[in-house]
Amino acid sequence: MNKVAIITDSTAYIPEHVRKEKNIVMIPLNVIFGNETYKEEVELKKDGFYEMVGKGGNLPKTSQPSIGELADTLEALSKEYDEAVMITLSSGISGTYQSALSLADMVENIKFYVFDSEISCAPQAHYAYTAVDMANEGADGAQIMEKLNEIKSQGIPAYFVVNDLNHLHRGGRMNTAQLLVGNLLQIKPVLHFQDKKIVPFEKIRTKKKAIGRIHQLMEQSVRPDEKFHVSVIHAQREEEAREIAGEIQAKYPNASVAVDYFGPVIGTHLGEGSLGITWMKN
Ligand code: MYR
Repeated sequence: MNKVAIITDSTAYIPEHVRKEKNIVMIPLNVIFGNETYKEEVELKKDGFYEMVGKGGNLPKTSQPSIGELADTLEALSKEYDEAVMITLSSGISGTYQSALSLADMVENIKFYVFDSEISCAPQAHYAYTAVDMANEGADGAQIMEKLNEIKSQGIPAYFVVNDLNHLHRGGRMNTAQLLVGNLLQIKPVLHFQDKKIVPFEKIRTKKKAIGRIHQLMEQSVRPDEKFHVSVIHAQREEEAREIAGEIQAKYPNASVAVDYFGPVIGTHLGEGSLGITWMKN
């Protein structure tokens, strides 16, 4: 039986104790303030990050993980594992997937698979949990990749709203036309991923209405008695996120509803006050 290690990057925002418990290896992306580079979730966690942003000064930038660190990690894993599957954030918003893929042909002592989640955050974590459960049940890398691709083809609904579209534009993850429409009409578009990239799903005027629209989309996608997992993700809006989570839980008693966070790298591009809702049925 092949032993398979599961790796994901930091933007899945899997809490450290869960990573330890499930044995998921994490490779951090970086946040850069001026001349200082921090590995998120290792050297800079969400609270410290939002505090630094709040103080003003240099606006943060981000960068993909060090390829050397990934190569060293694979080398170390090869002593214990035959294969590794890495789940990355969307290749449409970061070079992480391509860089990891370029290593796949070079590493010698371990078979390395890279899966492009085409999204990030809680849905990315969901792929990692599925992968680790399968690895524990004895599946090999190819079988895990097949299952992850099957889930991806069914789609994981994920919608989010930001307070200020300029962060996405400044980081090059939203084009100028989309920014101008948003700013001119003063709308809070509901955003989602399409073809690996972030695009407006619908133009809506207020954040409250945008959240209402996401509730409606959930209603169209799941039955009230269905068992599924929901994640309400926030950037420094824990109270609001908990309130939304409570409403969802009351409406769907069989759902498991979690409140998660947008950490430093994703927070750099979405900005404080962002909220996302995603749900996973498989
Ligand atoms: C890099 O520098 O390589 C990282 C770039 C990350 C861009 C993040 C853009 C926002 C993603 C929002 C995800 C919401 C998922 C529900």
